[in-house]
Amino acid sequence: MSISLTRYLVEQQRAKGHIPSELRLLLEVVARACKSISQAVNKGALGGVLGSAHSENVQGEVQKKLDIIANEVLIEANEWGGHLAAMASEEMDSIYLVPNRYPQGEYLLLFDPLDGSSNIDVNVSIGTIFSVLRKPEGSLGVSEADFLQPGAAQVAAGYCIYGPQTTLVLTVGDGVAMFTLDREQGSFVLTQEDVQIPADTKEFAINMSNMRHWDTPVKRYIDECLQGKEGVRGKDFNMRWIASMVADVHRILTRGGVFMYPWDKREPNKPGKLRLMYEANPMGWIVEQAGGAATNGHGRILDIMPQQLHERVSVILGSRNEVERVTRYHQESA
Ligand code: AHM
Ligand code: MG
Repeated sequence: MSISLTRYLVEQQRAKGHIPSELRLLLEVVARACKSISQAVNKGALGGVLGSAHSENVQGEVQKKLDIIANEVLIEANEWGGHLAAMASEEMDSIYLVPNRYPQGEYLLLFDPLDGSSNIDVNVSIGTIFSVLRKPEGSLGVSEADFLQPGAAQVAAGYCIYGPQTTLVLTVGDGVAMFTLDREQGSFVLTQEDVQIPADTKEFAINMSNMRHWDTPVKRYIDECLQGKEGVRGKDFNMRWIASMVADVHRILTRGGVFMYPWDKREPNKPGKLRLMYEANPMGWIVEQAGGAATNGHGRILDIMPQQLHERVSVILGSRNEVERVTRYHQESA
């Protein structure tokens, strides 16, 4: 018998009591929005959704049409339900308050509406990443400061990958579950529970074209992987780089691996390329919930106290023993 996302959430709520009904509604609404983003992605050129929107986001990156469509779908789906106080997105400069005409809820939703934008037009897997926080108690109204909570404060996190299958991956702090979209039924069906990342791996993911800009500990780690059987690691490594964090993380959840987008010398003042609050935090928590680890080379990503909504961070995540090794190399060189 197949278990739908709705049933899974209801059962989690009943058995464990850690999904309040407002949060359940929120997660169902996000899943519904992902279904509709999945449809737009699938139509591609037929839907006229490919190509550039000829605009830039707050980080100075060119927006694709689908970045903007996905952002709008998520806002329209979530603003009226009464479960949210505000939203924040990679594609919006500042926070989006739930309009006055709708009731206000207790949750804050953050998202990267379409991660892996450079892969949209070339028909390679992309995805939506989301993170849910609770509005701090006692704060009247909502401000950007309310969002500045460490990843450890998340109450739910997930992503939806639009690939050969559309798969929703979710954690509410009790392990990681995967749901595959059944297009005939129009619903997400539970296809894997208690996802576990193997602690060891022979596969790494990093954009090797940045090698000359890396810091010593990252160079040391990758050099040792490349030495293979003949080197200190005594085994051959394989490499993958999809340039969609969702797709790289999804592979790691499926068969292990280590993913890195470290700080590099191209833009020394930026801590990294990826964004802390709607990329690294949700992915970091999912990976930890699956038995893996996520650090910025110095400490746990989920413990970082954000200073800004669109803050960037260096990311090392995946199989626990490898992440600990890279982190140790950073500590030794410091
Ligand atoms: P995006 O949110 O604008 O799509 O950027 C984030 C993406 C990640 O999904 C991916 O890991 C990385 O950027 C790829 O970067 P690069 O093109 O430098 O390899
Ligand atoms: Mg992104």
